[in-house]
Amino acid sequence: MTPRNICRVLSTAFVLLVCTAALFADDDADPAWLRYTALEEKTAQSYELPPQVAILGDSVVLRTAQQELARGVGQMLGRKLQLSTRAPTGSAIVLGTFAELSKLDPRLHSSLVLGGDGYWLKRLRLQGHDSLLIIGVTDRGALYGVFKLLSKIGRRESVVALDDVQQPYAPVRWVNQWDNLDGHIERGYGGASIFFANGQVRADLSRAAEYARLLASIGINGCTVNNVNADPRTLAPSFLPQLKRIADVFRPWGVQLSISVDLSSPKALGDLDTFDPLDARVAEWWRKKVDAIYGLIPDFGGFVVKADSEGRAGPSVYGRTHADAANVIARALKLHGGVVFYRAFVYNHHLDWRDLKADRAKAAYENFHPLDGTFEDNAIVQIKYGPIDFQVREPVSPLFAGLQSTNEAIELQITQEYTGQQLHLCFLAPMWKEVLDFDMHLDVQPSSAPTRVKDIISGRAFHRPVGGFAGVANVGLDATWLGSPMAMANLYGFGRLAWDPDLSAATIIEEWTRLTFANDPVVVRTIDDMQLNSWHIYESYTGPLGAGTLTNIVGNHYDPAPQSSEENGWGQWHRADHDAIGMDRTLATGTGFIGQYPPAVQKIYETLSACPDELLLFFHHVPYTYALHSGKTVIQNVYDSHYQGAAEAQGLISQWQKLRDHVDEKRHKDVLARLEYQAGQAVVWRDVVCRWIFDLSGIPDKKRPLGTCPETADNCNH
Ligand code: GCV
Repeated sequence: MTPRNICRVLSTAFVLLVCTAALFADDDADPAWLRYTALEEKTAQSYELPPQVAILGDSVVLRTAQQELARGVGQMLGRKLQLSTRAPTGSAIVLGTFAELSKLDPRLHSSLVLGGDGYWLKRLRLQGHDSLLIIGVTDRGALYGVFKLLSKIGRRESVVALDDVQQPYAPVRWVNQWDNLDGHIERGYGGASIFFANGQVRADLSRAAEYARLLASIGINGCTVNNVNADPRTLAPSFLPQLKRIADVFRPWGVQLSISVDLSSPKALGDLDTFDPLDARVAEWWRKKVDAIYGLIPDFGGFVVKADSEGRAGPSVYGRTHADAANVIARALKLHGGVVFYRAFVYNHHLDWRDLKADRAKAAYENFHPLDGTFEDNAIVQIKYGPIDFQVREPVSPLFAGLQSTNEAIELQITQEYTGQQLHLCFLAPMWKEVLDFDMHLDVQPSSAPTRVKDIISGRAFHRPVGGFAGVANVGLDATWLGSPMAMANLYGFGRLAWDPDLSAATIIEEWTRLTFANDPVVVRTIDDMQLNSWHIYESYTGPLGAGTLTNIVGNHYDPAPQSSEENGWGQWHRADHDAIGMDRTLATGTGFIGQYPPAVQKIYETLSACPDELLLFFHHVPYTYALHSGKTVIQNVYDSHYQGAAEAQGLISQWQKLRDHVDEKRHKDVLARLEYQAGQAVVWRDVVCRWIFDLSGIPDKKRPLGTCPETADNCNH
């Protein structure tokens, strides 16, 4: 494709994108995977369900569950279920907790499901009648059971001999929103905030309620509604009743409200002259503030704290530790059952790039490992999956293994900040799976047991009381929530993995496609294939071999600008020069970062012979002519992968075009426009990166002449 053609394609695609976005913007919120599309009549008739749904109990969550079931069955099967709040006398779907159900039949006791928000879907004869039981350990568990039953029907699974016990892997399954009070969302690509506008909580919270429904349907039990770069006004006395309104729309769906807080709030709100976490007045301030919140919101979840990071105030002002800061807040919350998530994303963004031992990747471990065991038991250290910042590929953070006496949560990013900002297709569940399944090789009993990241963060490996998952979601007012219908697979995937990280990415995407698009085998096969390949495609035309995303890291985190990472204090360096590329993080000659991993993991990364190709440039500084395990040189791999990635991005268009008669026109057009735009952008990425590496190294591509793209070549020098 010539440069002129690229530009033409890109601008046409942009116009289409804007037009289709406008189409969506006029509509109500997209139902995402909760479409409840009507089944064909014959299939609908084959579902034998009892005619009534009875709830045992009167909580708002149970009532919501009952209504949701009636809604889903009504839409999908065209049947009106009778609603009852009494113990059934005939055939019924019975919804309740084990505590209630065991009164009807002693066989139904909670030890069948171990705990948490688990549930049991069971078809049996109850008091002589055909019954379908949806039994939760909690009311929330029963609600989750309803969504599971509806998902099964939506995916045309049989419910005849239903016997499904489900148990969440981890107690904490939260999303974070980075919404500012003015309505703008930091790193949000789906429009303005559904929670805030003009410094206030929005008058109309219908989208917030609908969001809570979506979250509940995938087992998410908490939502932090404001940016981790928190505005102290969030805690102002006049603001708390506004937050209560959000909690009120979350409650029916079992979603706990939480907020991000600024550590300097005791001072910034004007009450005190200090925010020193060891000052008794500060402790008292937090206690009173937390009491006031719980007075309004009894099921409040807790706080998220970003401190001493990217210019945020922190305990270092007073020479205190992060544990001191977390604990003063944790103690105030503990009285009410709340938790504090204290983010480990703490690093110096004024590093000296000339210092070959300086390394941003080391920061989280250096800051938090020495504090292991000193945090309150309702404090959770929230750790980004990799040691840098949501790059397209990073090794797992060594801090997961470095905190064995502290609660942990993994922070994953649903919003595609560094992975194409929802304009590129990039389904992240395959990457998250690799992270969650990574074995840290720690000593646990039995000694042969792996210590995978998911075992650590869930609290299982080291018997922690609490832990789990935080996903930065950033949905907005756009009808598609994330700005693109396909990107919603990431929100779905996050929820499903937080519930059960043993699920495969293929299982998750198949569920999602069936519920979001159709059960038509052509649709399922095509979309699953596109989504499952999309992360690798994006990686191959952006950041190769673990070098980082190679995007404009000082600007929009989107365009290609490999040089922007270098020679500044942000520490996202790849140290590419005339002869070699990559960060030497070895113990032998580099920054020593590898030494933060347990010994068995060090062995994988320290030597060139053992280091996997896909992370080579994260850990090693090698000549461009270095031969990978694949046999290719580093530089030829860069050229080849960029050409291959761009070609594969083009291939996504042809795959999607085949679905023209299988998917509704609106979504077909919208996705097509995005894919065309992405394919053009992939060519831009390819040409910028290939040009950049050629200019640095002087080594030409053996297979093809250097791509010339005058419009984009300028980007090389960003
Ligand atoms: C909310 C990155 C992002 C910031 C974000 C920060 C964080 O640096 O670019 O927008 O700030 O991470 O996670 O705190």
